Amino acid sequence: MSTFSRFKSRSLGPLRLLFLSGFVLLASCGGGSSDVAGAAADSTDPLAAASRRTTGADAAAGEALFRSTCSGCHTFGRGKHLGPDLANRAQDGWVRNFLRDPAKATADTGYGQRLLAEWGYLMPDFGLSEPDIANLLAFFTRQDGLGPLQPSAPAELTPTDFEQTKNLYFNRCAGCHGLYRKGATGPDIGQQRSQWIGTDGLGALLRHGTPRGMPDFGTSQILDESEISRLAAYLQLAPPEPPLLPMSEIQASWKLLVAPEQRPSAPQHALNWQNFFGVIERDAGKVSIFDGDTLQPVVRLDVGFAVHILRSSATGRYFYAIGRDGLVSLIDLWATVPNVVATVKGCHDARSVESSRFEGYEDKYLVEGCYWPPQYVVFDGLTLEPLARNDLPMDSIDGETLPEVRVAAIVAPRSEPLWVMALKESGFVALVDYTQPGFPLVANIAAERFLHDGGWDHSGRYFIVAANARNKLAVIDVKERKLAATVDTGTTPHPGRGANWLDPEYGWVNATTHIGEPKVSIYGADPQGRPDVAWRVVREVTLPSAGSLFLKTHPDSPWVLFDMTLSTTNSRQVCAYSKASGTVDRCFDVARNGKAVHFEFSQDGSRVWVSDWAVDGALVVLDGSTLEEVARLGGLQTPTGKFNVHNTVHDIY
Ligand code: DHE
Repeated sequence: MSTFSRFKSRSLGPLRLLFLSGFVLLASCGGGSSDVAGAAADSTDPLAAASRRTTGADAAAGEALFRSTCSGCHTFGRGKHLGPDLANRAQDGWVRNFLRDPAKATADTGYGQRLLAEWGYLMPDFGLSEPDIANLLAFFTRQDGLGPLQPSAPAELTPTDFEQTKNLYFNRCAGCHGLYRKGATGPDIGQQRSQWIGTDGLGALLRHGTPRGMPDFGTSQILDESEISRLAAYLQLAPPEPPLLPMSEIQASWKLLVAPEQRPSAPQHALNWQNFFGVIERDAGKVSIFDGDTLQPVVRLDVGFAVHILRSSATGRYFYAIGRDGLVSLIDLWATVPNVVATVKGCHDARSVESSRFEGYEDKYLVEGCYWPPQYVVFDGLTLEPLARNDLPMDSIDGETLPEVRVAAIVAPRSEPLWVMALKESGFVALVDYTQPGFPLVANIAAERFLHDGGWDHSGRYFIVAANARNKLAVIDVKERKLAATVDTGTTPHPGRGANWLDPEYGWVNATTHIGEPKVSIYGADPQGRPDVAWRVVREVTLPSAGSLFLKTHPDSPWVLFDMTLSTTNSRQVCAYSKASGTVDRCFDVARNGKAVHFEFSQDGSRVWVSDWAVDGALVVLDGSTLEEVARLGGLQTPTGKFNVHNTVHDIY
């Protein structure tokens, strides 16, 4: 259960909105449904009747189709959005051909090429039928005579609807768009912009997603039509104020289940725990631990809501799991059967934790960075007893005071007693010194706004973090405590922790995939050894599709692997890049039931694990050299991230 039910609601009672006259969109003109409320002008509409008489097509059905699907990206007479405005195009023969086969019409014509260059992505082919296309064109003709198409009125939300939709927004949308909806990984969908996009456009976006990374929540059946309708209405209202989480409540949430003195002083099983894989079962709120040597399950444990990732303690003995509800769970891998030995909740919403790793501080402290409230909380690493709660600075690198600053990636160097925290909205990378009383923030390095995920270079000196809404990576020199460089890569870089390998031509490199375009950018990452190419893109690799979330390698692997999880066409596939040849060697299907997501190598790099992310999901274990399937471990509910103890402790990626 989300814990956001304590949000204060500003909006009570049934609500109706005034709409701004506006503009917006073309990228997902999808198929067939005509079930949208308020869609069609009815059969008494004389223009529609005239259109039916002359063409046999049904303008009202075309309008319904436009509202339910096309309006996610296009407006009619209200201006550009994610694609061109579709007014005054009805007589354009190219549009009919384009709707029949977007890829062909784009490839075959100069006009198509120009549109592609302007918009940067191709509209997916939704397989529209000839009657669908005729109806759309009839609607365009009729609407050209009527003027701009205004969005439908939003649904009325009762107080109960509002509360439920607030939690739905928190669970499904806030991670990318922010609690105040100002955007970060996803775009601004604040009240004003949402009113402009309108009820139909918001509904279509929620239903079909976009080629730029918005998931298709409707067609993938994560949200039903009623939820889509309520969310489209909720987004057009002011966001409610989220609650704070003071230290007293954090302390009250702390549960020490097995005290350190009751825990074993040596592993109580003969398994190779350093090759354990902790596997996130996201929607189940569970972590499954597998033995990486035998591929046998070891245990399945309850952790936080919509659990996100695991991090290892500095020695590797413990896993820390972080739930999206801010619940941290401490898992002891030395117990006879690994178990949760403590829990605590330092945030209402969180994505990351990291342990203290400097010599003398191994396993001593843990930091949890919050998505909400804007704070970080430090715990005892062995008990999770809360030790300090500190507010984040709320000013951005541009000097603006923000309502929301979220802690995104956190890393901890071995060389200094620091946590390095990417502050998403503000664009600072903050350093916290855990040797000082109160665990203060000791440096705030201006980097780039909308920081998200990142990891270390091969030497462990540079923290490379994506500013994904700025299409850049920021490189932080942690030793010198300064921004070393920014690298322009592509649309919405998403490296996970990135990947480090020795390129035969350019020396040490690091790389990122992208959500928004089918590209991997590889850049020099050795300013000491190869200053000529340091932090410069040296290779660009084209993938079959955009929508990639993760890449990964291992020093003993000849491959770097990429997923395309958010792709509408290739989400089951992964691609293998050959370090030796500098090219993609092959792309192949891995997932059977869902989407292929995230990689983790075994301790020795001889195998690589990929998730088949589905309700009836699986872990697919591939041979590290041949990439042939070794095993498919089924029975997992929505498996996502996987974390090998050895590789997580030693930053092997
Ligand atoms: Fe993640 C890493 C945030 C959605 C799986 N994700 C990260 C990190 C951040 C982040 C800040 C870096 C943590 C670190 O290294 O300290 N993730 C977010 C979001 O805000 C976002 C976009 C939306 C949300 O609501 O949470 C989001 N993440 C997802 C997913 O949908 C994924 C694919 C599955 C899931 O959990 O729902 C997902 N994120 C992961 C994984 C990592 C991760 C597996 C760690 C990668 C690694 O190898 O370290």
